[in-house]
Amino acid sequence: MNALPQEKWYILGAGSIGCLWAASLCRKGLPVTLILREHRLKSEQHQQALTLSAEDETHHFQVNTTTSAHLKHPISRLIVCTKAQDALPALESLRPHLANTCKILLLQNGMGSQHAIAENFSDQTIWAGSSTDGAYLETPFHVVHAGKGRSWVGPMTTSPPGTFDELLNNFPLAVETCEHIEEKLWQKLAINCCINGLTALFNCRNGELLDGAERQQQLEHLIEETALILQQSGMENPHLKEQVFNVCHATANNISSTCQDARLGRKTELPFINGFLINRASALNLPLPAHQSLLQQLREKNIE
Ligand code: NAD
Ligand code: KPL
Repeated sequence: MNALPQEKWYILGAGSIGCLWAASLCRKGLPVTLILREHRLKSEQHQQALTLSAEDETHHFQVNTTTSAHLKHPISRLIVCTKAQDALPALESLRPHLANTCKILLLQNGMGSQHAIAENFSDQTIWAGSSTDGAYLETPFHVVHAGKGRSWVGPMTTSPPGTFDELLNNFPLAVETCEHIEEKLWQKLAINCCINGLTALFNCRNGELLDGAERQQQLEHLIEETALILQQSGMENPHLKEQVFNVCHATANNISSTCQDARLGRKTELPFINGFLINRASALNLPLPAHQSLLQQLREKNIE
């Protein structure tokens, strides 16, 4: 009897996380295609060398590349690896190519984009993930897995059993399922709400948020307000302050993703981090002066 053909995996967005997950699927021997923005695909080239560096090992792969306009086969497994603000429009461009039973995993930071997609793609199986992995692109298609972390993935919509089992066993990244993925997303969101915007404001490393009374006081106001919204949303976390300070210590030398985006003059994911929290607060009729003032101060510096 012939074995069933392996289902193809598609990755939308060939940035740091897209290349990391593509390389990890390749390492497991699973067929993977990267979906690029139109201008990135040279018409004659549908194969791409992909390099993964981690600690003292380097792996080389060849992956298929395509764009939404060049897609020929229906997609049944998709991992969305764009920034939060690009996820819904990028996925909309693929809508005609999604199989009815398509399984979609969203790897965006922050919150809001996952719910918008779950609502707009209610016929598909939607999962979301939260990750502590750290990766960056040395050059296009050469990803460095700089910080080995852990990823949790779980359903945003009702889903068939075994939906993403191939990512759990024998997979080069540490991935585990989490039935209540929304709680994981909230936990990370809360930490990002306190650290990310402030590092962009002071243009500083994570650890430098603890330098001096003025910075610490601002950090503490953000923590207090974040803790209140967590509590009002049924996600109470009495250890938030300790956790935020621990992350500042443990990642003291990191330049946060938001600070990096700000330095490069790019749009940040803050609308899906502090912006999400502020929306939640206004739905609860609660003011969030420290968060609002932070976003205002950032807007004055053209950081949005
Ligand atoms: P990135 O900017 O490196 O990559 C995003 C990629 O998506 C870019 O290549 C962009 O061109 C592409 N893209 C956007 N719209 C597209 C479209 N319509 N079609 C095709 N491609 C499109 O970002 P990243 O660092 O890989 O981050 C992705 C997500 O993962 C973010 O939400 C980020 O916060 C989160 N995350 C990143 C890290 C990390 O270490 N890099 C860690 C944890 C979480
Ligand atoms: O997730 C992060 C980010 O930079 O987005 C933190 C935890 C702040 C680490 O840098």
